[in-house]
Amino acid sequence: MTSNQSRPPLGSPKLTFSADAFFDTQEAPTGLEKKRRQAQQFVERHSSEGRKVVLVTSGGTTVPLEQNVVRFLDNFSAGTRGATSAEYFLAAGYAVIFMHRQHSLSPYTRHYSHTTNPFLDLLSEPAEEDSKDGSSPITVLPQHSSALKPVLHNYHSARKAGTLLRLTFVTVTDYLFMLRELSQVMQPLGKRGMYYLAAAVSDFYVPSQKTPEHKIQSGKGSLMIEMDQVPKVLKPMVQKWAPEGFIVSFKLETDEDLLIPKARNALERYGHQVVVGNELNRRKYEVVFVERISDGNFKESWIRLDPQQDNSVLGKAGEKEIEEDIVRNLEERHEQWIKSAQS
Ligand code: 9Z3
Repeated sequence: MTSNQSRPPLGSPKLTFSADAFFDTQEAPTGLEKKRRQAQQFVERHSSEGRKVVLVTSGGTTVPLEQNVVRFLDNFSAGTRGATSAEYFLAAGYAVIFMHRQHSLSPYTRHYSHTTNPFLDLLSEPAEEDSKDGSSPITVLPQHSSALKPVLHNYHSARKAGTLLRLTFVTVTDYLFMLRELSQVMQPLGKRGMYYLAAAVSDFYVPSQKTPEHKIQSGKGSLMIEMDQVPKVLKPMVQKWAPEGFIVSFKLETDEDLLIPKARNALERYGHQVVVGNELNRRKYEVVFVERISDGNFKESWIRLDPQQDNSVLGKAGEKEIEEDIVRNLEERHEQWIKSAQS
């Protein structure tokens, strides 16, 4: 690890934290090399079989406050957007690298989340006299079978085809290192690679050099924490890591008036293809696609579902999920992007 001399001086009026300085001063997560190899094999295989590959990031990133972590800050996200979208990408024929926060929702199993739909509630025990030797099967209650069948079928299909690779992160540092590594692994896909950045990424972190080793002790009054800004990695991603890729970032706001200006600003600054904007409380039935048409000119297109629909139960059978429309829309845009390479 090197010292953080390359950081811009604190207190400079326009503070920018470069991605290079971040990667030079923070330690790569253990197991990164193994994940890179897994991703490389996955990409090579699916690319040779003619599949498009999408990297879906999902779930919130943490910022540890201690090296032996007892406390950490977290970003809001259950991983619903990412896990649901991954299912629709798989259904559309993509191979999916699902880079997600450990223990957040995953494709297919999300339908049986322990809080909303515990899987033990679906099962019936064999009668006691039938199960003396333990060989009688546990069965799915008939009222749950029809909802379970398509989920199980799609889960098995993805497993059989080997089209889903799940890789986990926990901290924002893990996330950034993995994003760089996986984008570079996907670079040979050129325009056939899509990057769907739905994870909720912290804007601030505590550099490891400033993180205390042991649990912060109370008794000294209030706790002051100084955090550095997380580097904006979309810029190196667009310019260096995946220059031909189709890059979709998400913008989350709680003040709806900020959504479109911030999305436009991101497109202007980083030069990627699309920002999907969502307001926290309406994210399950309303999103906006923002794209840059020309210098200073942008186009917005909204997708809206009926807000009366009960979206409170994740993936409830038969209910329309907004991710279906998001993925269909992006798949079309991605096809156009690929064609634009050929013309
Ligand atoms: C999103 O905006 C996601 O759609 C949600 C999904 C986190 C709202 P859930 O997992 O929630 O379905 O519960 N993700 C991106 C959030 C983010 O960190 N964006 C950064 C920003 O807004 C830019 S990359 O500044």
